[in-house]
Amino acid sequence: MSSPQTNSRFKGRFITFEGGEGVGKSTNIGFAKDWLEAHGKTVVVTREPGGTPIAEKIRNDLLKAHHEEPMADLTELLLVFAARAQHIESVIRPALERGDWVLCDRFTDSTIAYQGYGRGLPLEQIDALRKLVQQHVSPDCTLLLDAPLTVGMGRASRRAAENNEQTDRFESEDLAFFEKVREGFLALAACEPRFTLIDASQPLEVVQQAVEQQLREMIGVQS
Ligand code: T5A
Repeated sequence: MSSPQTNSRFKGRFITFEGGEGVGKSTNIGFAKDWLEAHGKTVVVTREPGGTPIAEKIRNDLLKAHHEEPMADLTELLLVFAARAQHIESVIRPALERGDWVLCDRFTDSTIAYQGYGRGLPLEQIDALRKLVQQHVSPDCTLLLDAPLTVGMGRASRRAAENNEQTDRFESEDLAFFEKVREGFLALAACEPRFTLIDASQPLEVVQQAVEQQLREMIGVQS
């Protein structure tokens, strides 16, 4: 486990959940919310791309499976950051200033993994946009849920079949794309101490124990 970092500029705490398709981010965010609320914290759950009405409109365009023309990779990158700028200003920064705990389903690490490693856009350009858009807002802690592609994608497609969901623009990429995305996440986790790497192929109860352990460390409660 990594040691928790603090974003000392804000009273609140910012935790991001990252990983490939279907690894269990939404499920574990729900668990973390309940656990933190039971320990007296005010929690804001949000997601990227999205989290505000304007950013959700951008999300719809980003995920829409078919457009009248192919979306250029640079357009995709700029839309992701446009949504993030709105999300930070409208939701994340105000919540952190109030002292809330913000749990976010994906953030800039997804951009580095998907647009950087997956699409092959230059990491320096992504970093320049990160600095412009985020300024002083960055995660205190990032939980990376990692699993072999077959595990996450299998879960996602079972859930999609149960709920009659359509395949989005990213989900229709090939396996090689998702291997590069996974490689990107693991490279980030290997060099940034704010990451906690969790083996998401384990049974849900075991994954949740690892999530709880990290939350305990952050709020300073013994197990
Ligand atoms: N994107 C996003 C970019 O390209 N760049 C960016 O900068 C950003 C922010 C967003 C897409 O946008 C791209 C990446 C994405 O392709 P999304 O909806 O956020 O899409 O991402 P998905 O990964 O597609 O989200 P999912 O909702 O499909 O996956 P989750 O949230 O990881 O998985 P979850 O919790 O829904 O779990 C899936 C199923 O598995 C079960 C759950 O019950 C559920 O049925 N499950 C488990 N089963 C057994 N054992 C476990 N341990 C389990 N954990 C969960």
